Amino acid sequence: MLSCTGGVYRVRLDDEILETTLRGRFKQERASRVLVGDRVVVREHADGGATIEELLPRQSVLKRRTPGKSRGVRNVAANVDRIVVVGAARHPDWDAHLIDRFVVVAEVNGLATAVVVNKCDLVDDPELLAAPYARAGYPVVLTSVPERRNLEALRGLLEGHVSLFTGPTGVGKSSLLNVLQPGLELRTGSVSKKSHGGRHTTVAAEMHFIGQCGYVVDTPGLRDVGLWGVEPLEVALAFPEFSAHAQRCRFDNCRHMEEPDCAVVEAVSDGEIAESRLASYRCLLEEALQAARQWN
Ligand SMILES: Nc1nc2c(ncn2[C@@H]2O[C@H](COP(=O)(O)OP(=O)(O)OP(=O)(O)O)[C@@H](O)[C@H]2O)c(=O)[nH]1
Ligand SMILES: [Mg+2]
Ligand SMILES: [Zn+2]
Repeated sequence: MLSCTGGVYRVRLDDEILETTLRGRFKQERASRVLVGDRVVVREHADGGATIEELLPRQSVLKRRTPGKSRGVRNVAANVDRIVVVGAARHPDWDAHLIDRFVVVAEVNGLATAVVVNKCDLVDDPELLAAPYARAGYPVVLTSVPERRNLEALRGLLEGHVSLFTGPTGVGKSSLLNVLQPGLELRTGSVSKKSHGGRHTTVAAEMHFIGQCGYVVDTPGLRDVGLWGVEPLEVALAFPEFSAHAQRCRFDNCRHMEEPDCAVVEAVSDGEIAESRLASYRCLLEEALQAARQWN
């Protein structure tokens, strides 16, 4: 299922896109709500209409926690196996902490993660922004839409996967998909001059078939992502570059905060782990500890 607007579900069937509606049974059972990315059984009717009859088992469900105190969980898409966190080098400015939050959400969902630094035409050394993630072992691609920079590398990243583009609003997620697949013509927005924050141009998750690349889900940009309910211990695991060093911390249960002989802190001094990543980790751990205190 590619996208849903006003009760119409677009489903890709070979090279055809069918507009379908839900069979009554699905409408009643909220739990079986059909998600973008779901594989479904469709019945075509004599009158030309088509209905979704059955939902096939899911390999994964990507969940998003709403930020703040509301503690809501929303299912975003089904069967996604790769998250591509897209940020802009400028307009809006690169926000390492926000990018780290997106990356941690992907890790917590247990999905392969890659980072794209887009709008590289607007800065001199985008490599500096990308370095912490490359050092952490994530595939990183530096792109520019007007310059068509590194589109082949991006294609390579997507090939054979069901990917989902996530990141702040206005960073160029839809623009990248438009240049990867000419003819797609997704709506893209202008970044408002005042805030550089952009307006939401994409309003709902939509899956697209990008030729030999496979499927990509475009999502609306988010101002913030919630991480409540992530166990404090899970936070360190979401920073994969810490683990090799953490084994050498003096304390087995080192949290890489104030403890003496912390090998993660040493790795930061040696330039093996980016300072911004340790800062993000500490911030997220603090958040997780606080949330855990509230629960208990
Ligand atoms: N200079 C420059 N501008 C870009 C680039 N990519 C996208 N833009 C511009 O950035 C603006 C926002 O692009 P969108 O593709 O709508 O951004 P988005 O991430 O899909 O935004 P949401 O749908 O709101 O989440 C548009 O005006 C694009 O033309 C780039 O590589 N370089
Ligand atoms: Mg968009
Ligand atoms: Zn430590």
